[in-house]
Amino acid sequence: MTLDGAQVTPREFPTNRGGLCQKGWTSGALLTNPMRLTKPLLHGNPVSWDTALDFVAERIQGIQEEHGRDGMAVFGGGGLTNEKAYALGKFARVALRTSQIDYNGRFCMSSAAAAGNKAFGVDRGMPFPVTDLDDADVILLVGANPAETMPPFMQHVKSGLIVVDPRRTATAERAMLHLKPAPGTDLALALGILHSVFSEGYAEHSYIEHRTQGFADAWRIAAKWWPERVERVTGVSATDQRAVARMLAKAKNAYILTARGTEQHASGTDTVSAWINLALALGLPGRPGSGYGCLTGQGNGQGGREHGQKADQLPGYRRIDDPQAREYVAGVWGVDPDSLPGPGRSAYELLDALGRPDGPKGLLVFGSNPVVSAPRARHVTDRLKALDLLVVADFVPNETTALADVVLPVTQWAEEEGTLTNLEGRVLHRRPALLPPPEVRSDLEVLQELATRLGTPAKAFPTIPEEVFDELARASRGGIADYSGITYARLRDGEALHWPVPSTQHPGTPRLFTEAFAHPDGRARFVPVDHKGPAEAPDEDFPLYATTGRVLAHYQSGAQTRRIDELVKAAPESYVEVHPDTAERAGLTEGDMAKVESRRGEVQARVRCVSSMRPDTVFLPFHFPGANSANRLTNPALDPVSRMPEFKVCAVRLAPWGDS
Ligand SMILES: Nc1nc2c(c(=O)[nH]1)N[C@H]1C(S)=C(S)[C@@H](COP(=O)(O)OP(=O)(O)OC[C@H]3O[C@@H](n4cnc5c(=O)[nH]c(N)nc54)[C@H](O)[C@@H]3O)O[C@H]1N2
Ligand SMILES: Nc1nc2c(c(=O)[nH]1)N[C@H]1C(S)=C(S)[C@@H](COP(=O)(O)OP(=O)(O)OC[C@H]3O[C@@H](n4cnc5c(=O)[nH]c(N)nc54)[C@H](O)[C@@H]3O)O[C@H]1N2
Ligand SMILES: [Mo]
Repeated sequence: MTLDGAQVTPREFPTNRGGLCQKGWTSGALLTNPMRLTKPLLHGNPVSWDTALDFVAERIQGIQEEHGRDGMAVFGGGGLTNEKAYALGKFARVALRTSQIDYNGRFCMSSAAAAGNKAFGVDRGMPFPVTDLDDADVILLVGANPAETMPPFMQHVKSGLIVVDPRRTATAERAMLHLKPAPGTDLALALGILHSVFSEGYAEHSYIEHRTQGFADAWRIAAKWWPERVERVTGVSATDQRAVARMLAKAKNAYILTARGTEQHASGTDTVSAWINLALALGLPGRPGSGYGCLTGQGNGQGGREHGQKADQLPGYRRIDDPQAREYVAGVWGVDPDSLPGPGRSAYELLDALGRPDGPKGLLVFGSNPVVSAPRARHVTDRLKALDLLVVADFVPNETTALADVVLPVTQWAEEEGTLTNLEGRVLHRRPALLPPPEVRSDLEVLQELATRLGTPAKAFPTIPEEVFDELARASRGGIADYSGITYARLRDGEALHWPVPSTQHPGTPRLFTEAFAHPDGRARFVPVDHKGPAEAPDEDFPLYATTGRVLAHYQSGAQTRRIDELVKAAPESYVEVHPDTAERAGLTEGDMAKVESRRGEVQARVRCVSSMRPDTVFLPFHFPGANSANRLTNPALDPVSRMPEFKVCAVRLAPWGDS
């Protein structure tokens, strides 16, 4: 993207072909938005930077003296540049020396990351350039609605689209086949399709033998899931399951792609594993023109999880409990490896622990709005209120800054230099296009100012993005996500660099797995997984499934898009999509105000009757705050591996608003 004043115009780029979605076109409007934060706020009052930063540093010291290092916590975001994500992770481990850091990416792609690591030994969302999809005969999209969430991506989907989604989405409208499983039953569906592939003789036996391990154990489970049994659990007909098996098997080039609909479940990691198992049985991963991939989320969804803002991680996608990784990174940072904290709590567990006797008493937030976006949102709000110190760095006010003791106004994307790593593992360099408002500082400057006040030398926290990147590249050397051969100079020259890039002569790695997978023996792993179903199934009291997700006009917690008139007009208020018969049974009709209730709370939402909805399922967008916040309903049941919450299924009931 380039900026011309506040007019945003798309740049030619292979992944978007000069296209830009509605949010991109209107993002210029935000740059001049009068809501922009321009002065530090202390308890709601404008103060100087020194006053704000001195206050924060003193409170941090007080809290850590009384409660220990882990008395302070940090919450980051997948929208931060690579440089900021790296600096934030280092700040937590070196300046605060706390183990308590995690980020909103835990809510986003962590189940696919965990499943990718298990199967392939490495997690890069798409191990191939997205333009490879252009030549596919069949693309199976599971739990993804890119027609609304990534419109430019749809240009790569030419024909042969199969969609798995409980709702008939804008994406499903473009599919040749749409399967509509009940929310939370995908794993059974993947087993049914795998069963068909094997029993109809479509499995790629030579690939399974030479390139993989563990098929027999995975098959032992899939053998029990014949399509008719799967039909009873999912509602997808056996005929459709067999049709998908056949279409995938007969295609010359086929891809299986997953997104949040697959992942945001208490068994999200296993569910992604089940779809990867299917891809492996068909011999897709690592075969040119075919493969498995995960669609990315936030602006820096991929890079955000590589540089150490995750509780269990050090830069270069290293594990924080790996002694060699600790020693190497401590060397780059010039600290004693023993001084580095161990792994901390995952995002929801961290939010849930705030203000408790054994939990953190202070929190710094950079790049997230958990009051709206975290599961069981009312409870999370209570935990945030129980803190002794809440500090939020942002460029617009939101529901979380509203609770903060201190709000720090920072620069935003168009005003600063930095890098992002896109869904294909390609590192992109962004130039600043606008001057920031005079009193605003960058996140990197804020971290340096706080670090020096806490007694860490300023040079440990450079404020020039290129210097941070050079250090990040060194810290990543030899890690899985190896950036050590990437420099700003190469990126400015327009080189297309996909990690790993282990030396400055290395051309990057656009396609992984063509020769070998990243496990020591070079083979991919089938992971034996079985269907469990959602953590909270509908029952007599709460008879419906609720699922949540996104709409075209709004972005995330809405902190940015709810302030843009054009987008507010396109989607002014929260709503609930419901089958007309289900609405009628609840005494509701199109346009009525409904009360949607779960065991955790209630939400007010306008009824939209949609005849293609499953009668047992309602859908709510999660972009709205307060009484309209879908996350007042959601269940924080966590996936045991990725610790991702079950945003995509909970049990609810429906009634007219105002009924008791
Ligand atoms: N307009 C817009 N675009 C965005 C964003 C935004 O907020 N607004 N956010 C960005 C981010 S951070 C992300 S992570 C991506 C997310 O992009 P997507 O994953 O495409 O978006 P979602 O709407 O969360 O979920 C996708 C679909 O999953 C379906 N689903 C629900 N439950 C199930 C289930 O059990 N099984 C299956 N198979 N499907 C299910 C929902 O009906 C929904 O249509 O979008 C990015 N792009
Ligand atoms: N029910 C339900 N809940 C969900 C989901 C769902 O599908 N259903 N999806 C989940 C997913 S996938 C995601 S990614 C999360 C997202 O939800 P959040 O983590 O709340 O993300 P955003 O709404 O993007 O909030 C980001 C905030 O950071 C600020 N910000 C952006 N860039 C920067 C920066 O560079 N520096 C600083 N300091 N601030 C910045 C923005 O202005 C904004 O206020 O929501 C999750 N919650
Ligand atoms: Mo996301």
